[in-house]
Amino acid sequence: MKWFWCLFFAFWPIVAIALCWVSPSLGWWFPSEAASPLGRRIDDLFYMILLITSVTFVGTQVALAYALFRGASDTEPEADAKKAWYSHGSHELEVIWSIVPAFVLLFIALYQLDVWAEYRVKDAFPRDKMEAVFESINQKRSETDSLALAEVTARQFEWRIRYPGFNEDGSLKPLMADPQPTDLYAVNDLHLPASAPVMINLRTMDVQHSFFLPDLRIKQDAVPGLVIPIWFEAERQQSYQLLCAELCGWGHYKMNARFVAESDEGFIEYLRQLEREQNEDRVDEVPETDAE
Ligand SMILES: [Cu+2]
Repeated sequence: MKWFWCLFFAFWPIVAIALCWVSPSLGWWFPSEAASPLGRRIDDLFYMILLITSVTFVGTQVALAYALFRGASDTEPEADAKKAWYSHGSHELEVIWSIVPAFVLLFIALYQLDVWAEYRVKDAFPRDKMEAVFESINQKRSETDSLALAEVTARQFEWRIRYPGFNEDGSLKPLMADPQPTDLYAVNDLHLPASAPVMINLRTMDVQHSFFLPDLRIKQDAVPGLVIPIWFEAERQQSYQLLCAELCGWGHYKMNARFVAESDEGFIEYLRQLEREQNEDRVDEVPETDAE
């Protein structure tokens, strides 16, 4: 039996390594290829952590197989029967396997600081690139105006999106913290310029939701009472999935929306389209009713 158990515990790490090896090429690992530069760096962090845990897993499995083999050998009928002994453990070993993981975790914490800062710390946001977008879409703003191009408000069970409206001279207004009469609205359909960092303000009207763009590796909780800025950069002009990643109630599945990354002109055209729809006067289309 000793060989069976040794091979049994040696078999699983081999299966795990084989699966890890083929998973990326079969698309089993990530939802899709990362569609943003920051997304690729987050993927690299995932792979780095996967490598560390894989090495640890294989190491512990090999140690387990060895211990089983040794223990089984000692109980073989032909071997000199050894008396069972009680171990109080090894102080040195315990110190080693506490300090090594502590250093590994410290290394991971320091190694990911840059990505975390760029992603989450407001002062590290790529402000210059965002300002180039404001110029390109002709948005008139002052230094103190929000960098956000839209406000996304989650509620049970949809995403409500508020964009700034246009000035008389055709330029785009900045997004104000409070709703303005000229603001433009959409539901479950977020449009923003592609190929440059863009920022939104995230909030929620009721419970906690989570703004999730799987292709861009963006996930941020929407917390009641907070306005949370998030930025992302879609490399290609296409439609991406926008999901809620927090089980927020019975209709959680309905918060399946889309994020369309498009050209600067396409974005402005989309806002103009919203403006036309919002200002359309359909009074004359109301069918005449028979007066009594
Ligand atoms: Cu939700």
